Amino acid sequence: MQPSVAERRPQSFDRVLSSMCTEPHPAARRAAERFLAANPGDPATYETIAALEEDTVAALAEITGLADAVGGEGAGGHADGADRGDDGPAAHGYVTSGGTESNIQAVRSARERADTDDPVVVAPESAHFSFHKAASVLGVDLRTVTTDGDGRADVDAVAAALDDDAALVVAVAGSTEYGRVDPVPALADLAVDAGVPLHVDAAWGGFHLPFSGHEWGFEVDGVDTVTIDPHKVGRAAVPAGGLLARDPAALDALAVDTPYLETASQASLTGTRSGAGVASAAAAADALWPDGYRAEYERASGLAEWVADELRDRGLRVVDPELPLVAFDLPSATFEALRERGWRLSRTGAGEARVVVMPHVTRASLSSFLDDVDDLL
Ligand code: 0PR
Repeated sequence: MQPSVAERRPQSFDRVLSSMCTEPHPAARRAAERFLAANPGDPATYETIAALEEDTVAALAEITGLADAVGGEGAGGHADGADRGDDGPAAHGYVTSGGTESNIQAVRSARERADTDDPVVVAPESAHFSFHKAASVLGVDLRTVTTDGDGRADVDAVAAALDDDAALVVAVAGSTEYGRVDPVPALADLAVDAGVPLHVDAAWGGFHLPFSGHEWGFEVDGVDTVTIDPHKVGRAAVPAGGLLARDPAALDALAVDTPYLETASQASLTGTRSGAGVASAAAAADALWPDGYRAEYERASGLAEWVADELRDRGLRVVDPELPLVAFDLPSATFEALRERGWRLSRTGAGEARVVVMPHVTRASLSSFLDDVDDLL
């Protein structure tokens, strides 16, 4: 007989090295449970969760540099805010279901605002596969261009790919495979010259980047929209993504009328949304921004450097980590044997093993992983 649902336990994170999900912060877990039935998609009915969404967007606006960039205007808002018609704050973002929705919406907004019948999105080949979904759903052409040999967008290749149909340039700030950060200022210059918005996908990297010294967010002129996911490094519950926009017009472009709701319009892609995700994102940001996220950046970066050195000491080729994600060569048989022993590892397109140093990944778990590597090599 199958065990009942109540008898099943979620998988432990002890041996999970490949995921971008992690153990939620305790305050996020508690907040999620309290708002399981609240719908941020109907803010006039569920006012408390709507207020928590404004808090979350305000926190994400600080983290991405939007609050500084728009000054005293205030960056709070939620998905219906595009056309509230009251004195509420202009909407600069909302809590999505994750990076995929945020990226789809960024592409959709650019398409709506573009002055061409055949919109093209120019993205480095390192861009997450959600952009392929976006292109397919939205009927736009995705033009991917080569990276520079170290996994970052090649600025000249992006420049060469821009033409009159270009509707959006994508930069990745923390790539899924290697944790690489594209040269956002140079890409923004190109985009501004071409009169095209720049979208930065910091779904994974966004909670590390404020502390890493990169220029990546709204402090860079020309950055129009940013994806940043609380349910990854932000330690919120799943699902909680973030889409931020410099100009409320980017969200206006997404708004549809909602005749039978007490709010006039909705800019989110989904209708009913997760109150648990929103509440947990607010609670996590409240508990961790900025000091807790800074401490996690330092802890995870230190561990990534350490494990990279340990792997090199074993004669393995390691891709130098930029953010806390380590890719390295591992014989296929060893990879399979580690998975057999319960290690959850994944591979890059080029075949390297990847370890994502998420909050649940500790020195102890990595030491035990290295013991198994030694045993098998
Ligand atoms: N943008 C970037 C840079 C990403 O890395 C990801 C997800 C997304 C967008 C899409 O985000 P959502 O999955 O929230 O829609 N990157 C991980 C990946 O595809 C997602 C993931 C998470 C995979 C947890 C496995 C896992 O256990 O590898």
